[in-house]
Parts: sequence; structure tokens; C-alpha cells
Amino acid sequence: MEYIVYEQKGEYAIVTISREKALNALNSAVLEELDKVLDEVDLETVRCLIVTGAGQKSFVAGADIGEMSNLSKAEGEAFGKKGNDVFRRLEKFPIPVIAAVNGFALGGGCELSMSCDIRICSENAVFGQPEVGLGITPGFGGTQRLARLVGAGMAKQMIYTARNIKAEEAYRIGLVNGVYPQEELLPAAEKMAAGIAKNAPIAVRNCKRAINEGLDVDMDEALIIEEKLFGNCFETEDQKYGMAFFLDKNKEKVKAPFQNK
Ligand code: DAK
Repeated sequence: MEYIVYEQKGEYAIVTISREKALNALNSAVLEELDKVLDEVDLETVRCLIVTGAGQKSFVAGADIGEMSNLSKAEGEAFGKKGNDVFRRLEKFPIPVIAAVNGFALGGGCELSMSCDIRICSENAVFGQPEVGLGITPGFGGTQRLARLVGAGMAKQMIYTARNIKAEEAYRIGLVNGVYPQEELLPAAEKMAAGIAKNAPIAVRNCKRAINEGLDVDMDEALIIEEKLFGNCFETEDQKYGMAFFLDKNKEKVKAPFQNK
């Protein structure tokens, strides 16, 4: 692959968008490779994914404005679908995805981070949806995901004004869960990924589904979704082992890794 670097590190893996000379902007090739790399994730062994950008300046500075500038309506729609499909795939990816936002996350970059389960960022990170300044609307889910994450009022302010916000403000409004010095960002993401990876994988996956699917329906339906996914954990080896370990009075024992079974 030309623009994506994929590295598996034990039970988690890192996807790095690597198109540094254009601040990792998303052109069609990057979007296609991002889709392809998800096919390569070995879901038997990888329990958490980290998405980040190459370099110390930018996570993703948006969709590629050069490529988009001459699109016809039909081409614009096709480009939008390509982005939407891969972002949605990431959002519904069976395992948790952490965005380690290492700089600019503008337009499609902010939208990419919002399709991940968790966002943490470096101190120099900048978030924004500048699309209305370019004559378009956010097109990779920005109007929908930003409003769900930070509330409609704040999302509308950010989107209508096209004003960028810095890391601390992103933290204050709940867009990111933590802010780190640049050199500590990836280690923090890796530590979080490793922490997630050591929990029972079937239970973690079911939590992701329960939260995501539950947020799309009313509370009555949401609780039924939760019940089913809760029930689905029973009779797994990991549930039996996890509970038996807790009930075992011999606290000297070291907890064995969960088996994903
Ligand atoms: N696209 C293409 N190239 C980009 C880019 C982008 N989004 N952002 C930066 N670059 C390129 C620059 O052109 C420059 O290339 P060279 O001139 O060196 O060849 C290189 O990266 C370095 O950028 P700068 O020289 O501008 O660096 P600065 O530090 O001065 O400024 C900046 C950094 C991030 C503030 C600035 O580059 C900037 O404002 N970039 C654009 C940010 C932006 O507006 N992003 C949002 C794009 S709109 C759709 C679905 C989704 C979307 C659209 C349609 N459909 C449904 C159809 C999404 C839209 C967007 O994301």
C-alpha cells in the first residue's frame, strides 16, 4: 500500500495514514487503501485498532481539496459514498477503534476521528469542520456524528462558523477523552489499546454493538439490544472463566488471558 502503514503489535494494531506531504489529506486512493487495510485485520488475534496520521503536524487535514475541486455532482456523490462507506465500516468494525489525533483533524479528518470509538489527541491538535467556507456541507458524516458527540448546539456553532478549535477546547466539549504531549500520544493510545485487549474480547465487542446500536433507537428497544448482547456472552469460555476466577478464593492465582471463545 502506498498511503497506509499497518502494524500489528501483539493484540492490537496501528493503522497510520501516511501522506505527509499533503498533511495526510484523504484522496480516493487513501480511502480505498483504508478500506482494504480493514480486510487485513486478523480479527482472531487483534482486539483493538489505533488510527493515527504520519508525522507530528497532522492527523488528516481533510478530504483532498485538489481532487474534489473539479468533481461533477455525480462524481462528488461517488466520492462522498466512498468516504461514508469506509467511515461507517470503521464505526461498525467489530473491535474498538481509538483515534490518536496527532495534529490537524479538519473536515474529513475530524469526521474520520468521529467514526472511531474513542478520540485522544496531542496538544497541537486542531479540530474543525471548515466545509461551509469551501461551499459544501460536511460530507463524511460530520453533521450527524458531531451533533451526537458534543450536542446539537455546539455542533451547529462549529459547523456554521467553520471555526477550528484547539485540543483543550475539544477536551472541554467532550470531543476528545484526553490531551497528551505529542510524544506521549501514541504510547497512551497503545496503553489504552493493550488495556482493552486484555478484557474478554466477546464482551468488549458486544459492548461496542450495544452502545452503537442502542444510540440509534429508543430506550425500550435499546435495552432489548443490551439484553440480547448480555445473554450472548453466557456460555462463552471467557464468561465462565472470568466469573469462576472471581469466585475462586485462591487469590494467589494469576488470571490467565481471555481466549476470545
Ligand atoms: N487537501 C489537499 N491538500 C492539502 C489539504 C487538503 N485538505 N490540506 C493541506 N494540503 C496540502 C497543501 O496544499 C500543501 O501542499 P503543497 O502546497 O506543499 O504541495 C501541504 O498540504 C501543506 O499544507 P500548508 O502549506 O497549507 O500547511 P500550513 O501549515 O500552512 O496549513 C492547514 C495547514 C491544515 C491549516 C492548511 O493546509 C489547510 O487549511 N488545509 C485545508 C484544511 C481544510 O479545509 N480541510 C477540509 C477539507 S474539506 C464529500 C464528503 C466529504 C468531504 C467533502 C465532500 N462528499 C459527500 C462529496 C470532506 C471535505 C473536507 O474535508
